[in-house]
Amino acid sequence: MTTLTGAEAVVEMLKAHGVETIFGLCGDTSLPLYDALARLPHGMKHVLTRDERHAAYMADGYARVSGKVGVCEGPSGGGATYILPGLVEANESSIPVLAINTDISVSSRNKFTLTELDQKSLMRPLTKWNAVLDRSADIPRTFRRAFEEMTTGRPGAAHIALPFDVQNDPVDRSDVWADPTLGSYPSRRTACDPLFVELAAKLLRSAKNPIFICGGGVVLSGAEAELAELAEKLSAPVATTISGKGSIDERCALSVGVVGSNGGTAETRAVVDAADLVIFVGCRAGSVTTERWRHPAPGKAKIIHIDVDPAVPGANYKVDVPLVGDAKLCLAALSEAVTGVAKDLSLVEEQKQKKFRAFEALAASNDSPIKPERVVAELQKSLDKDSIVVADPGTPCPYLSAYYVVRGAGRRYFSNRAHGALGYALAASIGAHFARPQVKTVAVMGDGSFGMCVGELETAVRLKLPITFVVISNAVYGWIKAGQKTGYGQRYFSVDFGVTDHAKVAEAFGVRSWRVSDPSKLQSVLKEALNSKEPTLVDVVCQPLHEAKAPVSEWVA
Ligand SMILES: Cc1ncc(C[n+]2csc(CCOP(=O)(O)OP(=O)(O)O)c2C)c(N)n1
Repeated sequence: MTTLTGAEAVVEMLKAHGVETIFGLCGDTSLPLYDALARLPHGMKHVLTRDERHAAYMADGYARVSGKVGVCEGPSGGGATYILPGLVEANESSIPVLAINTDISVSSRNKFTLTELDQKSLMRPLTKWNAVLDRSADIPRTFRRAFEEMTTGRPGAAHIALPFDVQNDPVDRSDVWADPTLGSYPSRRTACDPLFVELAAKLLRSAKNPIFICGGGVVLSGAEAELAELAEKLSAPVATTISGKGSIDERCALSVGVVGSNGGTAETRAVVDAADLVIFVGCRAGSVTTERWRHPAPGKAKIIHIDVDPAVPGANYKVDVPLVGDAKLCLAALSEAVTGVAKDLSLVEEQKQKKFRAFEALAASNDSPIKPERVVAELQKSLDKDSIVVADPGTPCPYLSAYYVVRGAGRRYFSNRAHGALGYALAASIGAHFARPQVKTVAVMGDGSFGMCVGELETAVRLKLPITFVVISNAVYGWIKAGQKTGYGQRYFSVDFGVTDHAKVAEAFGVRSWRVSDPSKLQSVLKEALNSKEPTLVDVVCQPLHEAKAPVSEWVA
C-alpha cells in the first residue's frame, strides 16, 4: 500500500475538492500541515493572515463571491477561539466555509497540555457539521463528508479539528479521492413537490398585488434569471433583504430595493404593506426584514414561502403554501405554471421616486462633517457596475443597503447580516478580491469597525491588493448612540471615543491614504483611490448617525 502522511492527505483532499485559496495563520500544532503545504506541488495559494477571525471572514467573502467553498485554517487553542466568530457568521448566513484547526496530539489529551480545548463541543452549535479526527485513516471520508454537508441542502460552515499526531500518521493513498462538484454550491439541487407548485400557482393567479421578498437564497442558488422571468410574467415587484441585494438589477422597474429596519425606508415599507400576497424566496423572514414581524402584517397578505430548508417556511408567518426546494428550481417550476399578466406598477415607481428625492437632497449637501448620503452618492458615481462593495454595520450597512443601487444581478454587494459583528468588511473584501480579482473591491466601515480589523491592512499591503477601504469617521459607536437618542431620551452613555486619523494609521502600514473633511474634495479623492493598483484608504470625516436622517424607518432591536 502507498501511503501519505495525514497532513499530505489533507492537502490532497482540499485540492481534489477544487480548493484554490486557503486563508490562515500558523501555529505549533500546524507545523506538519504547513510542511506538507510547503513540499507538495498542489498549486493552492495560502494567504497568511494576521488574525484567525479575519482568515474566516476572508474565506466567507471568498465563498460569497466565488460560489465555491471558502477554506480557512488556524492552530489549536486561541487559533480555534479566534476563528470561531467568522465561522458562525458564515454558518448563519448559509455560506459554505470550512475551518480547520490543528490540535494537540490524540496521545496528549487529558494531560493539561498547552492549548487543549474541546473543539468538538465548541464548534458544534456554530457549524452545520463538525468533527475531531482521532485517527489518520478517517481523514479522506471526513473531508468528503464536510464538503457534502457544506454544499447540499442549506449551505453552511463545517469545522474539522486535526490533531498533531494524526497529521503525521499514515493514510492509504487509494482512499484519497473526492467528487469535485462538492466544492461549489449548490452542489445538489432539490426540486419542490409539483402538488405544492400547483397550489402556489393558483394563489399567484388570483393575487391582485403580489410581491417577492428575496433573501440571500436567490443569489446563493444562482436563481436571478428565474426570479426575473417569473416576476416579469406576474408584473410583481421584487423587494430584497440586505443579503438578497443582487437578486435583481435594482435599476429595473420591478425592483423595490431593500426592506426592513436596516436599509428599508417608509417608502419601501409602503410597497410591502400594499401586497395581498407575499412570496418569500430564500429568506428567513427574520426580525430585521419584517421589522419584527409587522411588515408584512400577519394575516393581512397570503404567504408563499420558498426555501431549501424545510424548517424555514412557517417559522415566522402562517404560510398558505410552503415550497421546499432549491430557489432556482422552485421559481422555474412556478414560471412554467403561470401565464403572463400586466399589472399597474405605479406605486413602486412613485415610492422609489419619493425615497430617492429625499436621499438626493441630502446627498447634494455641502455640509461638513460630510453626510452619509453624500458618501453613498459619490461611491455610486465613482464605481463601475461590476464593482463589489462590502459594508460593515453602523452607518455603512443601512445607508448603502438603502441607497446604493446595484446595477446588474448577482453578488456585487454584501454585509455580514447573521450576527452583524463590527470589523467584517475589510477582511471579507480581501476574500472577495481573491474570488473576483478582475473587478474593483471596496470595503466601507465605521471607525468602530476599523479598530477591530486594522491589522489586516498589513495583509493587503504585503499582497499588494488593489482594494479601497473607506472609513466613515465619526469618533462614536454611532448606531448605538442613535438608539440612545430615539429610544432612551438622549441619555448618551459610554458610546463616544477619541478622534483617530485613520489615514495616518493606514499610511504607517504602507497604504496610500487620504483624510477628507470637505465634501467637494470627496469625488476627486475617491477617483484617485479607486483607480490605484495598490491598497488605498479614504478616511471620511462624517456626520454621526444620531445627527443624521437615518434611512431606517424605526430603530428596533
Ligand atoms: C463585535 C460587535 N460588538 C458590538 C456591536 C454592536 N454595535 C452595532 S453597531 C455599533 C456601532 C458601530 O460603530 P461604528 O463602527 O463606529 O459605526 P457608526 O455607527 O458610528 O457609523 C455597535 C457597537 C456589534 N455589532 N459588533
